[in-house]
Amino acid sequence: MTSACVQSSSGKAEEDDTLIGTGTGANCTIDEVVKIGAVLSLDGGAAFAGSYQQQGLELAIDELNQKSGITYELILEDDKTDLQTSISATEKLLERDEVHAMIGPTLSNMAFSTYEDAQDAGVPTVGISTTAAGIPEIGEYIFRVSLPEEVALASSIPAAEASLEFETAAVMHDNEDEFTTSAFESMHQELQDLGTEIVANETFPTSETEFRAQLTKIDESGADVLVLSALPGATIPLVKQAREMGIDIPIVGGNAFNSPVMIGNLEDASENLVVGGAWSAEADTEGNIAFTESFQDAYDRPADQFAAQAYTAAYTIDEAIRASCNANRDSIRTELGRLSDFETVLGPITLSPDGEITQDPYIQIVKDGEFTLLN
Ligand code: MET
Repeated sequence: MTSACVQSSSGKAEEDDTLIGTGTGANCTIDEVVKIGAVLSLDGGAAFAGSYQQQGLELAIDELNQKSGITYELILEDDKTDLQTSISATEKLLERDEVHAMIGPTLSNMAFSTYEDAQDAGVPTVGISTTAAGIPEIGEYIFRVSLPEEVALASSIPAAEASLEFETAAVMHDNEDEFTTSAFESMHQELQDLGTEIVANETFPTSETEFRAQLTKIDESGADVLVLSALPGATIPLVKQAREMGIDIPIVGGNAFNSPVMIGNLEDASENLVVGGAWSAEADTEGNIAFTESFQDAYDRPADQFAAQAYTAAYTIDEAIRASCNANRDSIRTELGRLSDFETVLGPITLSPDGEITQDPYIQIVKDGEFTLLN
């Protein structure tokens, strides 16, 4: 595809003077409207996450536009949880809207294609829930404020083991999806490192809704814990069927478990779900308290991790622009890679020049229908 940037003969994007402001930091003023594109899954299987992301992002953009100095225009596209739609939506943002930065998409599965286009176009892009291995490696314009699944699991599985003292585990994963497969490999490695005996290992396709055959084998294995890598669409029937079959062992899951929607759908079946995630409603920093209250007021429901990460991405891009008061794409990219201990609703975050986030994970277990911090 063609680049959205004006390329000089040297191949480097030329700076647009109208995107360079005066002052720095909180005093930065840029006359030109800064366009942020976002591709989210607002329909289809991942919409339960995408709807929170939309709200978190819109809340942040509203707040940022109330501060003086920079005006943001959010151009939001729905990929309907469909790869081809995600690719066309990204191309529209890059080529037609010529956005200055991008946020999303919801699923790593889409990102592995669309981030190649963002990279080719030289548009800095911030992932908010793309947690699979290999995302920042796509290129120098690709960042994420989404805790990698392998980092969350490297904390959540040992924390679960320390707390629940399991010796044997059954593992189960969706072997069609990039994110669930990548997360499963991390889970498997963590269990091996702990010396946990894996007594059952089952797989299923993404669209599966009937799990009783695999669950019967897991029940017969006598495992102390079930470690599950699945998207929400499968997780809800799978966990419900397990509990209906009398399988009441703790279930340790990935990032997709970290949502009140999941608990709401699972009701009593959510008890003893363990999840390592990037955000907790219980984190009592001033910024997180303000965020959770504003979110509740704006949308009449509690915030979740997906909302918090989307909210963080907008603030992160704003911080990068204000750092040198420059909304040119190359400047945003450079400054994103310099953010260090930036205070956010996820806690302090650091982005490396190659796009990876460093932050502390939150390990939670569901008790009496509520997430409770385990660490
Ligand atoms: N973490 C998942 C991914 O990277 C997305 C969240 S689950 C709706 O694909």
